[in-house]
Amino acid sequence: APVIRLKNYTPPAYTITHVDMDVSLAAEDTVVTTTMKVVRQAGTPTSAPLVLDGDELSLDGLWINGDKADDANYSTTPVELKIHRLPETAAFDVTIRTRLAPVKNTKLMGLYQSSGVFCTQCEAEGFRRITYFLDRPDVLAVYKVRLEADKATCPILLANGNPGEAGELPDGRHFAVWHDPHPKPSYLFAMVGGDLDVLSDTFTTASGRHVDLNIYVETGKAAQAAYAMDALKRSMVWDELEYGCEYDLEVFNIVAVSDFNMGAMENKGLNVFNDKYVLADADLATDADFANIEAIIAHEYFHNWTGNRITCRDWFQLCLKEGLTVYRDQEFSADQRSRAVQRIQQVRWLKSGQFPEDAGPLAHPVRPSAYKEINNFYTATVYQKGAELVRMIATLIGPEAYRAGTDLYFERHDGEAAVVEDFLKCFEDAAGVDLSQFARWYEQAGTPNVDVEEEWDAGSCKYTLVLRQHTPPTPGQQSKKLVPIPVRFGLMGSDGSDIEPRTRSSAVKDDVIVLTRRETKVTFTGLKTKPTPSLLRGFSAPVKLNFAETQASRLFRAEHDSDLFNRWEALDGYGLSLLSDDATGGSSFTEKDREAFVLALCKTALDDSIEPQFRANALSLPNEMAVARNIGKNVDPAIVQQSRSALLKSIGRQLGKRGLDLMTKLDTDPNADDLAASGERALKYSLLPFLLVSGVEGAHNLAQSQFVQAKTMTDRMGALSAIVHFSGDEVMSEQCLEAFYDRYEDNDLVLNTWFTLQAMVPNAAGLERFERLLDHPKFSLNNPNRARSLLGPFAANNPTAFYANGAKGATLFAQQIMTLDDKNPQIAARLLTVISSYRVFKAPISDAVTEALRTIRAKEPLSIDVQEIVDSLLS
Ligand code: B3K
Ligand code: ZN
Repeated sequence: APVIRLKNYTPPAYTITHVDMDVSLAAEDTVVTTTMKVVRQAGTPTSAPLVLDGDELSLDGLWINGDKADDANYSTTPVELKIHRLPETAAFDVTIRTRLAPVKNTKLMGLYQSSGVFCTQCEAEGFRRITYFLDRPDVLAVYKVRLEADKATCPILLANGNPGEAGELPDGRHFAVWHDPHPKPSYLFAMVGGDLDVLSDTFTTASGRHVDLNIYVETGKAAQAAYAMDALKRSMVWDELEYGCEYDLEVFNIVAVSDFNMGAMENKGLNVFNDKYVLADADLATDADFANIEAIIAHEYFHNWTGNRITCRDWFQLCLKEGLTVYRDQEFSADQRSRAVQRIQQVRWLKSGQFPEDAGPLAHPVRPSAYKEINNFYTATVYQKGAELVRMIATLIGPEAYRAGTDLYFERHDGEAAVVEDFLKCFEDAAGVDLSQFARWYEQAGTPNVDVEEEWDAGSCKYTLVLRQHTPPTPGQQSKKLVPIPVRFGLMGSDGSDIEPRTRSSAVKDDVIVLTRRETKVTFTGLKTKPTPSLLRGFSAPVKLNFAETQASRLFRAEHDSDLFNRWEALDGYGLSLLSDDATGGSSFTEKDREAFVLALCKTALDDSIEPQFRANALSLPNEMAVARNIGKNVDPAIVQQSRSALLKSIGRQLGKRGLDLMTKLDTDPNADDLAASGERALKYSLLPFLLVSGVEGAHNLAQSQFVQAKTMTDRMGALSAIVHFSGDEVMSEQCLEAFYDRYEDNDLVLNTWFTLQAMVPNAAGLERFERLLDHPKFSLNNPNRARSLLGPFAANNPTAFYANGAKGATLFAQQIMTLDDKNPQIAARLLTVISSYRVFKAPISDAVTEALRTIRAKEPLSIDVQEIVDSLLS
């Protein structure tokens, strides 16, 4: 497959300004007739052919300006339609008729059926599976779509934009016309036809525009869309206030479908969602599910401006819409919930998903420079690290200049397909700064390291911090340039409070040290005693901080840091070092250090003056994969697991009865608001594993009664997962798993969590269970959520099971990937990326994975999607 390179970008020779589609929906034989107004671009000779993209299409007719084209006039290959002789006028019409079989479309790209509902997914290159087209994001057209279908099976017919004419047709068919006035790239095209229920509401924008809001869901489930609707309205208000962005159509429609390759899709005026991110009520969804729904509803809505009104010139610019929109949804969630807790969770995700990517064979810059299959680049790096880059811009220039910059961006580039440089220029102009060094963050892969040393000169009362940056090499990028790194910091006095820092260093602006050189030295004066530095507060840059801080100083920060994020980070970092030291037989920690950590953690857990959700986060120790990656090489997963369980036990024993008492007091106030109650539940179920694993008296019974009397899914799942993973009581575990299954066997979304929970059972028993579940009648590779629910966590986060029995799990996993490759290569490739850290494990294990990867590589045919990932993983 050819490699596509950013440096080879050329503007299109022709563009398409108007699209008029007529779609007659049928499962086996959908007919799509598309008339496009094609405009020859300046400089294109009239002899230049028009080359349209296509993928698995069957061409049924071609007309130029209404005249049937004769065969000699065009040619097709599996990937294109080339029209040779064209009218000499600057603009002309091309009409194309294609025939599709949505029911056979297992790739879930283009037009397909999900539980009988017709729906589309076009980003990145799915529109070319519907009609031949200039399927690239820099071709923006106004669309009119007429849909027709059988009225009994497809009473709902939707497309982008505003509704137009609709009516009855002979033979029980009907039609509906949709018109989208905003020029858009083809990847934002969408249409839906099916029998769906709807939850409706309205919204009035800041300037008084009335908008109809509709969420379409599987019949009988409209009530389950209430939370999503609420989140949508809050998102609309927030975007007006924080970014001055108003909605711009008469209707905003969301459709939830059960077969979907990712989370959701921001099609103009017609978002299509994975139903996992729409449907919820307290009996069916956990508090974490609610939070995800809120974030994803917001994310897709925010794309209306950052992505749709201003789109990307080419797919290399993906972070332009994704990084920015993730940053926006993160800030939204931080405003709706606890900012500190949100930040902790974002950083957890960044460190567990993006840092490993940046440190392994799949490392790539936030703006990649080459790809084979663009769908492989919807990554944690483009999304999460991309969001961190926008956050750093905001940190470097301050909130007012940041807002002025985004205002300028909307003003300058509305209606355009932009590039990263356009975006940066807006902040340069609005803030009067030079971001040329900053631009390197977009080009350079790898997580920068910041090594810190401190010097205290008691005689002159001077305290100096020396910070050095270096970025390790990544595949294809050996030498790295310096990047600007904003390090938010504080100096803590001996009583724990912040000292006003006094320095003449030009690298310091307010509470941020900006590292632009290899080494930055900052001297502080006017101090009576040596301060304790709190560095990288709020995780102000996506870097790895290396500071040989004493354990005592870590615990001091864990208790006193005014930055709540850093209090969490101090504990988390302590836990990670301790576990890594334990698992490698190291000697950096004494028995006393260990006890001190256990005490500090318990103190935090039991401290009623701290918000419960924070305490819950403090209690969730780094998982086995985090420890394995931190160790970095020759890891034996069994030893990591033993160290971790030993620590869990010590903490549980220390919590003891106090932990149990606390549990029984949490979430008992019937008048508490949802957020407060969910925080208490989070704490409650983060305590339970410790109490069970250390055999605290009464914990076993409490777990069982919590499961049986559960009021919410959070209770039920929290109890079930603790029982299965930590009670050691197999009889009770099986009974509870069965009871859960009996209750939810017909609810696919809930059943996924049942698979996921069991995919995390460790060791050889977990491997056996995994094998059994692969054969379970409810397991299927056809539904992406179901496939992910079992394969994802097993391969990503259950190393003792995955690598048990000579890494048999890796072989089984590889077989599943190969089967999936024939159905849905995008999902196969995506799932394969989760094992990208396999090389940290000791040789027999990593060799077995290499073998499994070679088997996949040898499969024929092999999709480009999977091939590209396997090649990187093997390189
Ligand atoms: N833009 C879509 C992702 C499309 C993925 C295509 N493989 C969802 C989102 O980021 O909002
Ligand atoms: Zn997005």
